[in-house]
Amino acid sequence: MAAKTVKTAKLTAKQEALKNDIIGKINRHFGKVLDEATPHMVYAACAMTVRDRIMEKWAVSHKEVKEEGSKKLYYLSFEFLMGRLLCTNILNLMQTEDYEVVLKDLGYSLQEVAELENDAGLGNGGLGRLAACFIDSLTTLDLPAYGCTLRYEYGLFRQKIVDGYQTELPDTWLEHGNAWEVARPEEAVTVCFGGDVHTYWENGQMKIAYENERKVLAVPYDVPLVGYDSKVINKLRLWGAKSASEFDMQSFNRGDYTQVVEEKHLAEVISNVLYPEDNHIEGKQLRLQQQYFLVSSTLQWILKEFEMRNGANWDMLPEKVVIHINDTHPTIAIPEMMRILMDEKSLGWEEAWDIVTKVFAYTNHTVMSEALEKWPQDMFKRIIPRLYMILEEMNRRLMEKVEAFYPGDKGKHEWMAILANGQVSMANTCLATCFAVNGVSKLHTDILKADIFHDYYMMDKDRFHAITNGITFRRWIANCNPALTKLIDETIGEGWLKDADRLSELAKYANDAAFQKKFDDIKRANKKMVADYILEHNGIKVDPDSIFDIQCKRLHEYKRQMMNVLHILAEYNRLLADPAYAANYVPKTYIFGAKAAPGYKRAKLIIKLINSVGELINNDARIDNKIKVVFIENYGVSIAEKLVTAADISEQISTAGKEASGTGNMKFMLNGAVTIGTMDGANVEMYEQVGEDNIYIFGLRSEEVAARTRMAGSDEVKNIYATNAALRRALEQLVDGSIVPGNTNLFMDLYNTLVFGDYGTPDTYMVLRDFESYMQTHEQISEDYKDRKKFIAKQIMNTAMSGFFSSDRTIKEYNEKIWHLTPIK
Ligand code: 26W
Repeated sequence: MAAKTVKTAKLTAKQEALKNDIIGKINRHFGKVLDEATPHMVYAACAMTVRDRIMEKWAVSHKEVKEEGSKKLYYLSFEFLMGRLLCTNILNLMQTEDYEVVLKDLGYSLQEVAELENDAGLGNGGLGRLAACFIDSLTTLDLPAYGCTLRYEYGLFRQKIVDGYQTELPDTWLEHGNAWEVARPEEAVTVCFGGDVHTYWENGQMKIAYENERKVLAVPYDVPLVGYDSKVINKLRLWGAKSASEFDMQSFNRGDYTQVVEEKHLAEVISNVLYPEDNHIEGKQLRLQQQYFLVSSTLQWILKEFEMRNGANWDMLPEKVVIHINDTHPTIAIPEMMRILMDEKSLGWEEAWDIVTKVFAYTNHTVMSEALEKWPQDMFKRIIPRLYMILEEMNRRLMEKVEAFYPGDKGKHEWMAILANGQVSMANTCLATCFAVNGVSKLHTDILKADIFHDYYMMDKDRFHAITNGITFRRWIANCNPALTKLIDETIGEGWLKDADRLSELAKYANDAAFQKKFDDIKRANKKMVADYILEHNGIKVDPDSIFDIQCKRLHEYKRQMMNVLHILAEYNRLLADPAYAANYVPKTYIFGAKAAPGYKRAKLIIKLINSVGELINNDARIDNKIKVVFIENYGVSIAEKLVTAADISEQISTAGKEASGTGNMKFMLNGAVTIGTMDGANVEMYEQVGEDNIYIFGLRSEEVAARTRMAGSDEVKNIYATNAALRRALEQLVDGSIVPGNTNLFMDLYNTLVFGDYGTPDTYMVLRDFESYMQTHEQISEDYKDRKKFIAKQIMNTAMSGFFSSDRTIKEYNEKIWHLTPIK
């Protein structure tokens, strides 16, 4: 991409002004004329002009929020997986066309320029991307809300595939600076760690004093956020850690120079890196420090803002503030608020507790037991001693309530306690406190009520809610699939981007030949775009006329990428063995994208397996290019934006009961892919929306999975192994040296865990037990795909019936059931 000399085209006056604005930024900010500017400078200049426009709105919006003194939501989350912001911001400002025209006039394309922005990858997966979609919808719906998170120096690692294996590189997303943030050093606060806590009495009140505590400075960086076609500006506040002693000149003067530098390093390490574990907890000390850092700085800020406006009328706090805890990671906000109200604002326990129990709401995002956060008590006590004292008192009072409800039931007491078995339970801290608790799909909420949170549910049913996740249509169709967006605009008229239910008006065109052709042409063009990407990045030539079957999401055993690979192997084997099958076979391109947690060995081995199977199949001339297997490196938001537009089939094949909701499933549906999936998470509701003819459901239901999990089930597995020849053959290939020629050892662990199990329980995730059903369903898909008209109609129906999965609907539900915010006028 090279800058060309400025063309003279016909620009409107507004576009002319924008053009001058961009050129002016290049001149003034970089001291260059347009011809000398690098593409990165052009990107930065564009971003600055967008930021200026947002800031102008911000000044007004901020004033209105202040004057109205309306209730605010603080959405506390350790992850905000924002992706790139240039295009969404321009779209939300309703200026896409202007920027396109002006950049073209300057010799660039908006898309090329936008792709120079580093993804803000401050999240692992579903939970982080959900937070980003939520903040877009909140702002679009004019609801006053702040996202609060850490300003990680390094986001989720960059994945590089070397010899088929995942390797991890640091994600240096800030290397060219962050065009969207505004540092607010004047609003920095201090967070204290460790030390000794002393209590003493003064005027009949217990007071707290600290000694030897370590102080870290929290500096906020604000990213203003603009909603789609709305006046309100919200913000994402990112807290960065800085050494507090950097400013302590006395230490320098005393000659403690090296100690100060060391301390600076220790302090700043807190916001250095996002932990890359998804659905798996590692009790790392630094992670607990991160948690306290975010929570304490955010609460100091919230309470200060409140006090400025409302004085010390703390009982009004629940009318003005609601704090949402996004999974248990920010849970210690609860004892931290108790601490501030009691120790700093002199409230008594009862008064403080009454407020705290009206302010916090909690969402659970997973039932995986290894993801349920627990901290060793001694570590907790060492790092945040005062909060530990508060948790002890919370626990004492909680146990009285639990004893009254479940008298003498020691097992339940232990299960429900905040402190038990040497550990601090974050989920129980939330359950003991929050006025609202919700799951992220209907099925997931039912499982919470019936299973992991059952005992709490029985004590107070009304505060449990089911709120199904959603995605922002602005990013996940308008921005990533402009051609389809335009076709929908032309067909049902504009307005559906803010009123997603209107998409259902498309249903009547599902069998309309002219519409089908346009819809399919767009899908074909998107597949071509992805095929080009694959050729460029993987050096594999794939056929855009083959079925694009895509599974992209985090790599986890419960998501069952393994089942997908085994099935590909089975198809490959059959192609080689059965000429009639081969003659009828519809060519397929199987696409995977997935990051594995760096310490999750088995997940990483599955990545190697996918790549090795790809190597084997892609280079076997005997199958005449009928199957291609592609692993997309470094899967993330920006790559997802391409892939979701190009899928014919979306793989949503988790073991039923394990995927809380899924949101990738919704992105594919919206862009007209047909799902093959289990009755899990939001798939259940997709099935309800789109109807059984337009989705392929297979496999065990969650109750059936639960029953098998209780029974261990090795006889069933043995039986399947003995009777399903196609599956047995694929499994044996893992260990007979046919995948990586001659290597019989490499995938032994994968074979063993499926066939024999880790602790004598084989096939924990029901891969073998669901295989037959999965295989048959794929065969059905291949048959159906041949009837092009019928299949395109299914694809159209998926787009048409996806309105329910707009995060605008989700946010409206949260607001009605939990937050009760008033839209800003
Ligand atoms: C502390 C380690 C850790 C990190 C992240 C534990 C757990 C998590 C998340 C809760 C995992 C996660 O992202 N869960 C996903 O949340 C999505 C949004 O609700 C759901 O759609 C997915 O089904 C769920 O897996």
